[in-house]
Amino acid sequence: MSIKWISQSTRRLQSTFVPRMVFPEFNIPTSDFKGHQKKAIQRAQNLLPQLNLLVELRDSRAPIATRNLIFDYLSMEKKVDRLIVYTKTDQSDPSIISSLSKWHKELNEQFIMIDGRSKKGSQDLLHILEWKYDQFLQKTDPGKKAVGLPLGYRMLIGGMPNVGKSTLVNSLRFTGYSDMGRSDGSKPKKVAKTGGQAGVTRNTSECIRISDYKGGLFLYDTPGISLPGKAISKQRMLSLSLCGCVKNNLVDPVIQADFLLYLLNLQGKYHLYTNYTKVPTNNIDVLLNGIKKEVGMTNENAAAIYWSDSWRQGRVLKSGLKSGSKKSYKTASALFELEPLLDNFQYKKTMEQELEILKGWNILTQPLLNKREKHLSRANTLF
Ligand SMILES: Nc1nc2c(ncn2[C@@H]2O[C@H](COP(=O)(O)OP(=O)(O)OP(=O)(O)O)[C@@H](O)[C@H]2O)c(=O)[nH]1
Ligand SMILES: [Mg+2]
Repeated sequence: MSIKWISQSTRRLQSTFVPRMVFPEFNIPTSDFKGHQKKAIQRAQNLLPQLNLLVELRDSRAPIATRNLIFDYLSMEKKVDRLIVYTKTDQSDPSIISSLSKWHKELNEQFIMIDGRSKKGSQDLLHILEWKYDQFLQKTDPGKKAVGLPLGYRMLIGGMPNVGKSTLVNSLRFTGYSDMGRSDGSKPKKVAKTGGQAGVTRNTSECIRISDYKGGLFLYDTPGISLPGKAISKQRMLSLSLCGCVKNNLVDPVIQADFLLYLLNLQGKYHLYTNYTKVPTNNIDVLLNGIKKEVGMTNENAAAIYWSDSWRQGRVLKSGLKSGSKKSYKTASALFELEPLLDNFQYKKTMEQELEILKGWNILTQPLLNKREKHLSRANTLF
């Protein structure tokens, strides 16, 4: 296996440390598919004929694992235009931008990267959505270019759980609202519930107006949708759990933390944990013991949860913490998946192969989890 990201300088600096090249095959569940998600797919299918754009959100820390093939099918089936939005760029490694540009160019797909919580992120996206609306009018009905469509431009925001859909809906509405000519100085209310775990939104929203531009821009917020187990590998599942896209107790916390350590080492980001271990390590027990001592914990699982959780939020403890002093954090960014780190990874080929797996598979008539997946979702074992 050849890793492109361990730079020459890192190799020289840490010449005695060699990161693990392979992560063990743990027996973990590969699906977190739920009943309300099935309902959301059905609703999306019903809404598609009246939609002008499908906005698919992915987490830029794991752009491959958070790509949901179901949206490829939905947009292909009903021939709806699609825009891919990578969120959480404030927590992702900036070098992913060049890989994303190359991959999407190959597939002729449009994408944008934003921090969905920021004003700038939602302003940039709003401008792009208005531009997409203009393009749509130009293509379908140039006569209406100045006034817009009678029902406005309609979009559906979709993606894996916890990628930031509802957060983006709220910030787009806040941004659009300030342009909507409210003269009474009133502030818009938050229209979608948000939260740090998977599965916060349970139902597809009503149509939400986010701008008055040419008859209005409207969108639907949807619950996060997972993939069926047969379309997710174990490593992708680990990436999804690091991003918070699956229920947080689905995968053993020590395995999650170990996978994160494995990835940080491959990215040469040792300095982001050596405050606990002094030197780089491949041994998760050494790291967890260091965390227990530094943070004052006695339990290994709690230390693992603490560490992965702080990374999920994009922040790590500053080094030199004295016992009894207040904890202070610094921001940290990294990738939570292996594939973009590989020298020989072929995005287009991989995606085409995966689309084949789901071909002919009717999501609405299949059982959510098979017997084995049900069993694994209750117990995590190492063999
Ligand atoms: N750092 C960062 N955090 C974000 C961003 N977008 C969303 N979040 C955070 O991610 C978490 C999940 O956000 P939600 O908007 O609830 O995600 P969702 O996709 O609607 O989740 P479900 O409804 O469960 O599918 C929240 O804690 C947000 O504050 C982003 O661009 N950057
Ligand atoms: Mg939501």
